[in-house]
Amino acid sequence: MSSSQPFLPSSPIGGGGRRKKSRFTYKHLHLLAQSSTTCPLRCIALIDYDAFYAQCEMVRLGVAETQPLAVQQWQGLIAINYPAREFGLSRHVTITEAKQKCPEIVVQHVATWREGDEKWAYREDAAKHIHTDKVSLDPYRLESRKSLALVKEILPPAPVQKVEKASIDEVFLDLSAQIHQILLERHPELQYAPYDDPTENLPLPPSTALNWEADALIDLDSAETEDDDPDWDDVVMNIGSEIVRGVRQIIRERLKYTCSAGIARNKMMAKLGAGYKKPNQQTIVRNRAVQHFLSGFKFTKIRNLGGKLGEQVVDAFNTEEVTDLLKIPVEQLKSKLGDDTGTWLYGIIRGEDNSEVNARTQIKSMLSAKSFRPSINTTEQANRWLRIFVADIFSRLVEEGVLENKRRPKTITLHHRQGGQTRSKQLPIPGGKKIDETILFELAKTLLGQVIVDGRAWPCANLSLAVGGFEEGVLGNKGIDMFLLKGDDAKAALELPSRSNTATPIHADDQPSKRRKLHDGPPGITRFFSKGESTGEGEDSEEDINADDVEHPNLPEDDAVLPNQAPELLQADIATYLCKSCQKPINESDRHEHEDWHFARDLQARDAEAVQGPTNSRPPGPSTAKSKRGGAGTRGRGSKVEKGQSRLAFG
Ligand code: DCP
Ligand code: CA
Repeated sequence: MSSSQPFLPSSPIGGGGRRKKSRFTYKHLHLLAQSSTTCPLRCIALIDYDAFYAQCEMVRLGVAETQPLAVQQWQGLIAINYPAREFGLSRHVTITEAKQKCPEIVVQHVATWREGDEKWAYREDAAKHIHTDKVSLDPYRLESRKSLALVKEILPPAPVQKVEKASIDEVFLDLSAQIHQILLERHPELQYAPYDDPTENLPLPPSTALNWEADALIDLDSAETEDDDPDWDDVVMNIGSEIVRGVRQIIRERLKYTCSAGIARNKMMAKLGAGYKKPNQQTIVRNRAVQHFLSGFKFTKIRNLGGKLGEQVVDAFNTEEVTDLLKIPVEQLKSKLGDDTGTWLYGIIRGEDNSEVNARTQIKSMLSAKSFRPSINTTEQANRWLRIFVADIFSRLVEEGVLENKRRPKTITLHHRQGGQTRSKQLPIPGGKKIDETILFELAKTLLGQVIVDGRAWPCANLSLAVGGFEEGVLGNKGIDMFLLKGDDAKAALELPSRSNTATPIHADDQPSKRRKLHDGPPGITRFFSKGESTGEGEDSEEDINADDVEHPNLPEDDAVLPNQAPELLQADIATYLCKSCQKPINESDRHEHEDWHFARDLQARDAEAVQGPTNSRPPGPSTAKSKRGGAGTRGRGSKVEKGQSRLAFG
């Protein structure tokens, strides 16, 4: 398609008013080959499985693709397949409502561990056993792992391949280097810069129409038209979409799962694109369409702006619209939000995001927890739960490569709540031997023994076990832990300092079910989230919590709750209450579970502080900014119901 359009302001202009050269240079092409985060030709994809747990159950049970199905966790629904969504079902409906609206629906409860049992299982009566069972997400983890392995198998090997698992059902791909290879094969004229000058502009791509097949194409910005000749960034996106289509097709054929994808110049835009059309579709946000696409969103839907930070921005500028924020000069953003956040926000609403697709992001800690209602009263009972926590954590450790000694945790921590008091005991995990369930169980029992020796152990309302301080496996295992543990184990045990309750959730949307990566948010948030184990600015951080089957966290991806904001409950109506930190209406009947989830988060936050001491844990921004908004409906996708939250009393 040749153009009768006037040339673009940014275009190198040839004679006659038509672009003769690409806006991109040989240098840009070189950066593409290196998957450079600053390359203007960059191509990132996010693959997101459709109704993931529901699809896992459909495949496991072998039900027809058109069969409506939902996944149940206690009295709530945590995943709804697309056939069921056609009946108007969402995660918010009750099981009774779901069955009324869609009588043919299959409702499958998640697998559970049961007090005293050695292994998790799918149980008919699980929903009635909230007091004795604990949800196991192993089946979904396993499927997640299988599909990640498949994606890695399909794509060319590293260093061309750059794949980052973003959650249990999301994976980022940096396709830049692979696309570079394909570009050179298809367009050999790009191989050599004339006069060896990398600043030379590339020739224009052939002006043939690009074939986007069934992709959803985001409309172009108002200054652009489809009649404009495509430039290489369009060609790059086109190749990216070809690759992603192929990956999705193989996933479908081999694993039977459908997924959706977003393809764009960075992670943030890819993520927005992936959610644009579901299920089983891919959306391309070409560079020329970025501003148009973003303008259609409330900024609270953008990664990292779904939570408190977003609310702070709303309060500061009295709008939720990207278009309104675009009019605000960077200086004003900086003065209201601080330099770092202001600058970050200025870029983000313009579709700028240089965060890397990082294959190396690794888990820093794992936690397994359970609240007891009624409380438990004996060592035997507690030990049965410790066995479950150990099995749960161990299966995740296996996934982390602990058996192959790739990585191993250094510490194990038991948190114990009795009445208003929470105590924590920690031991180093001895090096020198392979970690197995027996070792972990013995350590956990020792920790419990220490709590009991202190007195006031019963009745116990909540127990949780965590391992942390992961390090790369040392061959021969001659870690410092060996040394520490010589002599009496109990001597090495250290009690974490108690503190009054200023501990609050470090962010509200983390969830046992969806591992989250926290390394590429706004500057202050990154620092805060990674403070627990981090050794440096911007280091990757990931937590993996199975906090007692508790959550319907259901928050948008990047909600962040500012630290030091005391959680508080507000009564909304008789059947529900409003969790102030989450801003979510919670069913009264779910209150305990919701509390558990926050409880676990609090403990982790506190642990993190105990490891490193309090740090500057606020994202940048005015410390006085407080949300005036609240309640349901202010959140992004799903505005997920999260279970309650309570004030914790430490020490
Ligand atoms: N999940 C959960 N509780 C939540 C949210 C999610 O247990 N509050 C679990 C179940 C989901 C899985 O995580 O299947 C992935 O979450 P998504 O938000 O990606 O939702 P789905 O994959 O279910 O649906 P979609 O097709 O909208 O991505
Ligand atoms: Ca999904």
